[in-house]
Amino acid sequence: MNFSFDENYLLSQLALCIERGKLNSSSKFPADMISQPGVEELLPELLSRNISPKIILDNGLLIGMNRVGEKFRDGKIFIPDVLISAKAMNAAMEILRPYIVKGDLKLKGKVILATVKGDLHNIGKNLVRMVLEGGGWEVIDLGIDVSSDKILDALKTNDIKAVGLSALLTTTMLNMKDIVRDIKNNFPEIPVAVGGAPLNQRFADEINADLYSPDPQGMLDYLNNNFSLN
Ligand code: B12
Repeated sequence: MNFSFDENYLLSQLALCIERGKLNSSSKFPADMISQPGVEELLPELLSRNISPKIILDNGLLIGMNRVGEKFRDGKIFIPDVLISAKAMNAAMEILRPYIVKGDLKLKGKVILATVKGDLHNIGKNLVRMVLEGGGWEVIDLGIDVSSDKILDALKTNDIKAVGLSALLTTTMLNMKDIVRDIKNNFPEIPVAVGGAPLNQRFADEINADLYSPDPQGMLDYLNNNFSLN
């Protein structure tokens, strides 16, 4: 596909493709975008122009995902639409993955990541995973809808430095409290980081989490500052 557009236009189109769930030029959906380029064409084009993964994420992908959130909140779109956008977003993140996760790093240690019990949102957690892996940490990703038992089992069988928990619902963030308590009762030395759109520092303090960060970088900095490479 031949692109003669400037980068800002391509970024705005990328945001639109996430918003509308347009995967590639062969996708039959959405009907009004047939044969237009999708995420799988626009994103590699931006990378080939040396646009950084961070700019692509902040000025393209996340703008599109935020619009999805607003439209969903306002009842203008419904779950199937959000799922199609999430599919496009996950495809985009897989394309970005090798650019964020550069190999050849000496692994600094293992961390567990999980989206808490009752919660199926994984896009934020997957981003945290990519950033941590890119920073040289090995991630044991327990997935979504994860209960304390699964985390405690993983803590028993691995040499883990920290746990990161994600929640996107005001209902499931309450499940974090029990999970943090169970981890602290069984593994008091393991720091627990929490994140996700509805959380804040106050809530993290209330549930005795060791770190709240609104973004993946905060957890990476915390790990790098608290665990030396020796
Ligand atoms: C995509 C999406 C879905 C998809 C999820 C698909 C998937 N594979 O993840 C589907 C369709 C499944 C879905 C379902 C539901 N959803 Co939904 N969803 C969203 C949406 C639009 C985007 C979420 C997202 O991916 N954001 C982008 C990522 C990158 O952001 P993030 O997760 O916040 O992560 C960032 C930071 O928070 C941080 N972070 C995240 N986790 C962690 C962890 C650590 C340790 C650290 C350090 C940092 C960190 O780093 C990330 C990068 O910066 C949001 C709206 C929104 N704007 O958030 C609604 C939203 C979260 N959903 C909502 C709702 C209500 C639901 C449903 C209950 C709808 C229903 N009636 O069934 C169900 C619940 C299902 C369940 N049990 O979980 C509400 C929640 C309202 C509330 N106050 O609780 C929202 C806010 C929409 C709205 N405005 O009403 N949803």
